[in-house]
Formats: sequence, structure tokens, C-alpha cells
Amino acid sequence: MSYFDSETLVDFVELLEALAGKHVAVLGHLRPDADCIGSQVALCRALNACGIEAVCLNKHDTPRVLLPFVADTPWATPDSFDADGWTAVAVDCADPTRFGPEVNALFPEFFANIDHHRSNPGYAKVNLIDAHSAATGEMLTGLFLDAGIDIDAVSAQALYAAMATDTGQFRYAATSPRVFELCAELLRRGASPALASEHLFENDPFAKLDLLRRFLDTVKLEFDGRLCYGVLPYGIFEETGTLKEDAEGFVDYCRDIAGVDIALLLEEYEPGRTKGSLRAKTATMHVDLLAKKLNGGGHAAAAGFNINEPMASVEAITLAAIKEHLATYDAGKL
Ligand SMILES: [Mn+2]
Repeated sequence: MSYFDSETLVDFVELLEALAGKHVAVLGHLRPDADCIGSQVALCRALNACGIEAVCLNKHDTPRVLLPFVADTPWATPDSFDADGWTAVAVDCADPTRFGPEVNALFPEFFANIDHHRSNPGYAKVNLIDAHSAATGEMLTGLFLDAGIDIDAVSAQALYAAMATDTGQFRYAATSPRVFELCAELLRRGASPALASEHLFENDPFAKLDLLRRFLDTVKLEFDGRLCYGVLPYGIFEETGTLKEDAEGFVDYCRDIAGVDIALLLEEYEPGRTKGSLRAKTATMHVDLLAKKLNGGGHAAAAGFNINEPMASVEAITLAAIKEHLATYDAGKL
């Protein structure tokens, strides 16, 4: 039985052959999530096991909750990395500017790009993009199994975490039979759902409750209850003694409300720079198209954008765009 079509598998095997003898930097995106880190870990370890020198490289540090999934996988940061003679392979990154300028300076071009975002334009020499996969970790798990590549226990756990989080703990529409089949294979290779959940969801610092309380105080409904949104003003992390990563999943409090079509979280992460996270209950709402209008991108039910404006003006811009988007949706014209 194979998980991917033969064309994708041939592309993957040819990619591995092309990487033989090279030094490979496995790149992840800014503010890495579990799919990004898990995919980096698994690809890096698979390359190492094939005798290919590889190291994971990110601008941002691995979030605290994801460190246990990295184990002894080699890791580097752009400030102390000499990229001379190294080849870049990107995972889970839809947009080449999402590595951060320091990484782009090291790697002006990309050899390969493995991703599941529909908006990925195929910015590398070799592009493996499957928008039907719920996670990049799903692609890698299936391709490793199809290609007969060993998955060690560390990679199994990392790939499990990638799929568990990108499917919203197996709740989102992209959660397919293949996701469960692949997770079963990962469990047979040492992945533990209980331990993964403990690391990911049951290990919060107490200060996170303070952050959450303050976020929930800002949450409002708009447009007859179809939009639910909240904000994280600049300085809130410092004031509460938390990290940006502690706000992971906050937007879901908005998404989970009955009658809500679109959930939004706005965060002014630097004075005059605001990031928006968009979620929808169904892919038909196409928040990726909404994000695109705001200079961002992503998936049909989960997308994001950045605007170099302070919170108040981004709030006004975004609400106007959402109002228009809902009207277009209602008119059946999305
Ligand atoms: Mn992903």
C-alpha cells in the first residue's frame, strides 16, 4: 500500500538522491509551530541516517513546549552559521520571506521546498507541495513509509506532534483516513499520544492564565456575531511574564463560539507592527483569500497576515476587509 501517488514519490526519492553528498540546512519558518519543528526534526534525522550531513536552522528559537520533540537533532541559528557550501531545504513554509531576513541573507536560493500550503508558489528548484495534506509532517511520514525510509522514535514522536497540532487535535476538516493511518504507523514506531499531549498541552506556566485572562477581556463579537476577535497589545507579554508562544491557540477561544464564521486575533508584536491570525469553522469561508487581501496567506480555514501599522489602524483595516469578505461570501461570490 502506498500513501502518495507514484509521481510525488519519485520526486521525493530523486530529491534524496540529489542531496547525497551535500550539506543540507533544513529550514523552518518564523515563530515555528509543531508542524514546522516536527518536520524539520524528521527530515534532518532521515538525511543523517542516509549519511547526508544535515542541520536544522531557524531564526527563532524552538518554543519551550516543542523542545522535548527535538531531542538530540542538530540545530543552528543564522547568526552563527557559515552557509558556504550548504544547500537549503525548506519545510512547512509557504512564503520565502517567512524565514526572516537573516536566513534569506544566508540562503538567497532554495534547493527544495516541502510544504502543504495551497498558497505556496513553488519558490525552490524542487517543489513538493501537497495541499491535500493536513500537515507537512503528514507528507513526510507518508513519503518516508512509501520510500522505505526508517522513522526512529524521536522522528515518530515529532511527526505525530506535527499532525496532532495542524489538525487541531484531529478535529479540522483536513483530518483524513490517511492522517489516522499514518499516526498508527508512528505509534508502532514509538510515538506516544499521551506523552505528546503532556508536552504540548499540559505543561503551561501559571503566568499563561494571566495572559489568557487579559486576552479574554478584549474579546468581542461583530457583524451579528459572525466575527469574534480579541487583541494582544504591545507589551502584554512583558507585563505578564509570558512569551509570544504562550498565546498559541488563543484564537480558538474565538473560533469555538456558536454562530461565529471567522475568528481573529491581532497582536502588536513591535510598536507599529501588527500580526493577524484568522480562523474559520469551514474551508468554504476561505480566510486564505481574506488574508491575501491583507498581504498574507495560508489555508482556507487558517491564515495570517502582517501589517506595518499600530493595532488600532490594523483593527479598522481588518474589520472593513472582513465585512466585505462576509458580504462576498453571502453573495456566493468567493
Ligand atoms: Mn503546517
